[in-house]
Amino acid sequence: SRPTLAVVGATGAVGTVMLDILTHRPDVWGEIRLIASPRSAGKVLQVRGEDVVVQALSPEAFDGVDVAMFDVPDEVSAEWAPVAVSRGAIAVDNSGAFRMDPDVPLVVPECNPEQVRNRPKGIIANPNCTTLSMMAAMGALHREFGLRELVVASYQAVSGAGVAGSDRLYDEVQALAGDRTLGTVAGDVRKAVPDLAESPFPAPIAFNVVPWAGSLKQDGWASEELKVRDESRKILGIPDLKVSATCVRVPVITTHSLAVHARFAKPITVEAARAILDAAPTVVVLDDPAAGIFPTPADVVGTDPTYVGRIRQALDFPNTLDLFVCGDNLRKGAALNTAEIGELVAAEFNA
Ligand code: 11C
Repeated sequence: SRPTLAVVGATGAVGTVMLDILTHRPDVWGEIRLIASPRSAGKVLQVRGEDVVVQALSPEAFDGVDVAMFDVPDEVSAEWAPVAVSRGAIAVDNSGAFRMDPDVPLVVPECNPEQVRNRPKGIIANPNCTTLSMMAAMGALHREFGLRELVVASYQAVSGAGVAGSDRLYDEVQALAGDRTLGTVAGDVRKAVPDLAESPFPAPIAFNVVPWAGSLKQDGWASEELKVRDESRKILGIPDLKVSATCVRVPVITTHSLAVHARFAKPITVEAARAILDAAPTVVVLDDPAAGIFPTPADVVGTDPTYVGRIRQALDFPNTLDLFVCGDNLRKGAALNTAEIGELVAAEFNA
């Protein structure tokens, strides 16, 4: 019989997209149970065209569940994914709690689908949305040309910080709209936005870019930058991949972008790279600058592929490409990849 799925964090930014994705993907699930914090319990949400009442997170909520997808903060996953496993479920976790655990696979179906079965703890991790936004493309290029170094700058959407991130940008834009003097004097935007102490971002995010995402780690690195390094290595299976990332928040609601400088072991040309990317089923190349064609968040948000454009051979670096990647951080960057991992597990039940 078809496996029972639980979606934990069903009312959050990723959970909301997950319900839409589950409604439109091939239907491999039996019951779909929706779980959230006690605060959201009793809400009625729609999935697959049916009303489902949200249940409060509790050990018993996992009874009879075969696969539990977690779209919740790290500390909630750290506590509750093992509870789901103890009740017999396989946990697919989209938090950072387990990604670097050597006994937990970190899976992108385009790169390492076989790792799904290598789950001694019963937990499979889904990568960070920033890393994930480039993995389908970089994995395809790595298989052909052998990736050696990645230098990345991210342009991250506010919804990466959840519903509070999107709300903050909408509120700031509303507060600034109409005053055509703003953005001309140092500090004027900072004074005009609502109280920054209430923002998930450490500086104004409207009319601005903020070179910060995540929490402070050693030597001035932001957690997001270290995740790009650690997770890229694990997903691609290149433990000594050289990676340097600068993560930047930009005033985009949804869809992360990355400027990628990638060095390969083998000689690579733009034509050869384009042929590989064109052949990758979940990658779309949008690259005709003469015609104004390149990926932008506003043009690709809400869709599933990884978009690549601005593919150039680096002028001063051998075997090196520069390119620009966009991917919806809530879909492939989070819910879609989690759903795809879940489908790989569901296939084991349906085999
Ligand atoms: C952001 N990438 O854009 C983050 C959100 O490790 O899953 C996801 C953090 C994570 O803010």
